[in-house]
Amino acid sequence: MKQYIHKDIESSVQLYWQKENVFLTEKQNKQLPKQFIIGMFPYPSGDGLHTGHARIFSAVDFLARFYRLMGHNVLHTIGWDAFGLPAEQAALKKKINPNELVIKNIDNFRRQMKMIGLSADFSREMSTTDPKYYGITQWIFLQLFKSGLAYKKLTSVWFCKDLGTVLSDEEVIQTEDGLRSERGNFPVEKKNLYQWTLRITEYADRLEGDLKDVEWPQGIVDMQKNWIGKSSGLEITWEVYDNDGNFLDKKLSVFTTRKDTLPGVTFIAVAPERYQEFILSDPFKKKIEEYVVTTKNKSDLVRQASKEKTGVNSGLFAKNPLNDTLVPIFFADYVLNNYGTGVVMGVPAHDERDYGFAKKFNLPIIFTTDPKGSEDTFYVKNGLQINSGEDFDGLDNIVAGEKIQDKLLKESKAVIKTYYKIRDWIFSRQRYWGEPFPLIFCEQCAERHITWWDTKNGKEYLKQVTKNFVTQEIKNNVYGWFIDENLPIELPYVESYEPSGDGTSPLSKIEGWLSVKCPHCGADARRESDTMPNWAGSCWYPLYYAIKKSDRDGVNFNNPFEKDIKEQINTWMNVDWYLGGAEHAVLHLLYSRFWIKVLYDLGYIAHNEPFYRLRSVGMVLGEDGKKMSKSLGNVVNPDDMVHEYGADALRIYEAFMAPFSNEIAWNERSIIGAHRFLQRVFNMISNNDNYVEIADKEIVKTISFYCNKVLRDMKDIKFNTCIAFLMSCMNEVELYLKKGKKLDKAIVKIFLQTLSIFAPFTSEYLWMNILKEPASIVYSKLPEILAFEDKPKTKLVVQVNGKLRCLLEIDTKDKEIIVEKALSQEQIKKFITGEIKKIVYIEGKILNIVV
Ligand code: ANZ
Ligand code: ZN
Repeated sequence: MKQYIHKDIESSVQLYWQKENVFLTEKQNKQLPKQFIIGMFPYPSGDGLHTGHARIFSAVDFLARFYRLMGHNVLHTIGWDAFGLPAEQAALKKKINPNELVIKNIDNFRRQMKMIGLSADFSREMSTTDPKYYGITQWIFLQLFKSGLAYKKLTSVWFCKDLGTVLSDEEVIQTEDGLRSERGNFPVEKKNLYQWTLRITEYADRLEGDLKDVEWPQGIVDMQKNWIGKSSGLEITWEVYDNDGNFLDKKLSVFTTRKDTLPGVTFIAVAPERYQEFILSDPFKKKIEEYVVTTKNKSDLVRQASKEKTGVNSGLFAKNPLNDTLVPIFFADYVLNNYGTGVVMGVPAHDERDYGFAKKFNLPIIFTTDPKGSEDTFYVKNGLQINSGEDFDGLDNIVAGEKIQDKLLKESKAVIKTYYKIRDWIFSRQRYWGEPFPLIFCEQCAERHITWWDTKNGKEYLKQVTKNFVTQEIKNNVYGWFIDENLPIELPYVESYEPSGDGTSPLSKIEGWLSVKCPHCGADARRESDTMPNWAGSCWYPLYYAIKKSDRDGVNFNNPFEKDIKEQINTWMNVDWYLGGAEHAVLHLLYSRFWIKVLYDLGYIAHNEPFYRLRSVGMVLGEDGKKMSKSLGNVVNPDDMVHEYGADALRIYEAFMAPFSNEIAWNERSIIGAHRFLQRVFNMISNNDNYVEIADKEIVKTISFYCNKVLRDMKDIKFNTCIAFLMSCMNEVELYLKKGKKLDKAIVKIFLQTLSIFAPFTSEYLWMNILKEPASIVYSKLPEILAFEDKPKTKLVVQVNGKLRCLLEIDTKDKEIIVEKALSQEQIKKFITGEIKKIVYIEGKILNIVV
């Protein structure tokens, strides 16, 4: 009997895989159904792979190996998100140029990923910092620019002195010490700077609506929806009057989602920034000017959240279009200037913030929904309409709202409106370590109001495309800007790349790189010296994964997504399984969806969503239950674990520790357990005394039973129960052998195939050396009995008000289809006695209809 020496086994199998180039994507049969399985590509930090990475990437690998066994054509590869602040800061600290540091770190990450047995196709490995890659990132930016989705604008932005750069809203977080940069935890302030900005707001509606087409955790879908913040309501026109009741020939548009409360408005509140629009008299004028100054340095978040409401009276009045009452107009900073119309109709009876404001300024409180006794504070629930005149009183408040709306629409005093909270994406960074913009600015052309669309290529472009967002306003913002088509525009190598701190990028000091001739008039011009944010490179990398190495080398930078390449992308996209951290719920996932939609609209790709199925990983904590950190000394290094127990044991443990999305503390005892389990498997299978030609039916049945269970749970990524089944299986086989009975090679084959998902080294070794199989276990075929249908029919429990009313056979995951089918069932129909209040669906298990 041989001994289980994990080091020898793993290194010999590693050599074999390498020599045979086993994981080359092109080795697979193209006719098989595709599975595109990836994890969110990591930033290659100097610390190397951490246990969280190991958890994500081993999970990706379990799925990849599983789908290969199930007869799928799998794309599983890896890349490096290596541009951006983290890399640059690490480089500054270490005093190594980021160009060199990143290469070093990537080498280490690659070594570790191979070490843990990832079956990734390393021939397709990529880095966002490779000019061959970022040349295409630049090209995609140019598509956005050309179609009018990028513009340069003086905007009030977050500026971080310590990082020397602006940050997007998303990169600024609320902490106990106030607003800070997410990266580095430095203070931030508002500053007015010219910034490239991407018009993601043009896509807000689709970014919200298309969430129905992806299979993501509900929590992440909700976070995206909140971020996009779709809000449908009514924009109502109010006339402005002075103290003596004279109409001032000024109207205010007011956005509300509660039109039913219009009769209860007791004041109008305007964002202080808008004071210049009004003709104000003293003493109001002076007070307001002072107030505006104090507002300036407050963030929108603080303005909205602060309990203590502030504001100043304007001395003016507005007339309620429904009942002609005049109410005072205030300036108040809880009204945001960049949301809705920047004006709020104050309904203290039904809105918390309006209530706080009314209390402070002693304004009347008029209920329009019957608060059923709780009159002393605001009331936010629905109910019966009151205090609204005989046309509306007594109605359900929602119905009253509709009637009020109809009346105002008819009298042309309102329009229906939808607003979004999402803002355009500020896309410039004043840093060295990022993709340069392929743009040139010419002062002379700017003066003559000429832009790229006035050039021959620009005019041609506008003729060809059917959809563009090029408006006069966009043009005004990009006068003098032209495209440098000679992609990639390489980032110049420099010795010193420290941020300048004055709001300009380090590239603005590199004369040789900066000075160019205007592509239009030939005058002296200069390149854009800002760089792109690190979100840019991660927006489209799955498309690059889909392109064969040989085709990447010969890419045409004038049209990278042509012919063959387009076909490869369309074959593999979209990503079937995307695993990663929930911290990317908004930023990366939203930006990427936006870019993919733009490329889709321009006809370059066939999919308009990048990631079909998303799953988030739970955090791995230190053994003490605290977040792993160097300062706590509780960091577990995968290198040490593999050295001590082997990669297979690490992988088994990562699978077994907890359900994939649960947070879990590291536990070294369990990895020892995993190692012992593998030792037992090894001893059993490598012992020649355990075999006969044909084994008892009994054991064939047992092993098939457990393996089948494993394969079924894989699709729900229940890795922990998979391992439990493999362990139960082992126990039963050992009991069976104790009775003096034997195994045969055919059934051991099935066991090893199933085990190879999690412990590929041990399985491959036994496969070759004991079973003497001629080819790798990776592409071995599972027998028919185990390979089940892709869409198993399941029985769904359908309830009405929590009571079981019928069992429904379903073969889809589409909630809408399922609900429709359920509602059409006679057994269900008869219990739907009133309006459906809520539908709760637990995927594949229960559908509960609440009436
Ligand atoms: C009257 C009212 C009565 C409102 C009521 C709410 C409740 P969402 O759903 O988030 O879109 N609002 C409108 N513009 C605003 C601005 N620029 N700054 C701050 N608040 C603003 O919120 C829409 C509601 O937020 C609007 O409906 C408006 O207040 C307020 F019982 O109008 B509401
Ligand atoms: Zn010019």
